Amino acid sequence: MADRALIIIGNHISPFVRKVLAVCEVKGLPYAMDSIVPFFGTERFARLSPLRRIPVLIDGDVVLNDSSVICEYLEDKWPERPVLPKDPAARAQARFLDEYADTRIADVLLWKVFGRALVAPAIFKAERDVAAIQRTIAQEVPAVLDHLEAWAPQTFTMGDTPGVADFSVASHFVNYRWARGVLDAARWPKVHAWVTRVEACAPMQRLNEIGAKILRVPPDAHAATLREMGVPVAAETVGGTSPQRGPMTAI
Ligand SMILES: N[C@@H](CCC(=O)N[C@@H](CS)C(=O)NCC(=O)O)C(=O)O
Repeated sequence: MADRALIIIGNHISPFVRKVLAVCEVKGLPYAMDSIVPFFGTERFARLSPLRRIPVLIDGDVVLNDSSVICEYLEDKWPERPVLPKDPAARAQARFLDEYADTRIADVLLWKVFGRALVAPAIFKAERDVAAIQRTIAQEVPAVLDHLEAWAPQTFTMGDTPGVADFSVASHFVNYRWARGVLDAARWPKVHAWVTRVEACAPMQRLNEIGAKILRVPPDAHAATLREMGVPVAAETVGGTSPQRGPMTAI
């Protein structure tokens, strides 16, 4: 058990952040949220996160970036209630699924659908490019889902309990749905069953509920909304007020 609360700079709207939070919840690690919109991060945020991305984990003097790096740190430091399989082959496969979610699924479902549908208009005041979204859904999403249909586990990637790879993949489908994307259960039944199973587990259900609520309130009300929902909020924030593009901003 952690002897002090971890600080997570992030936002429940982000699938990468919900993955990290789910791991903290599974492991029973106390944390406080500095809920920011990454595009509004201050200069201090840029120093803590060189790519200006969330999540960032602060554990005392340790500052870490990237959701997968953070989850492996949590797994190494608090191995009880594991979130990665022990068997080397299964562990490597779980890591690849997580990587596939962070790169390809994120590129298609998050940046090209959710980003264009919700982030571009809300943050960058850009017009919603409906034609581009529809092109992605028709031309790119099916191949991603075909791969996942072949890889979908019977229950979870770890067997009876969900782990990092399950949280990582399933989280993206929540944002996809928020952007009105539909996962066709008849065409991809195994993916649909897997994602539904992961979403139904306690930490994910709650985290997605918080994300859905945060999505509906303006950034300056995020912290208050979290407090109302019983989420501990960090005393200091690295959140700013004007949009900035990071070196790898994908929309
Ligand atoms: N590979 C990174 C991706 C993190 C990421 O892209 N986070 C988004 C929020 S969902 C972000 O901070 N975007 C800001 C930007 O791209 O400028 C991870 O796994 O943590």
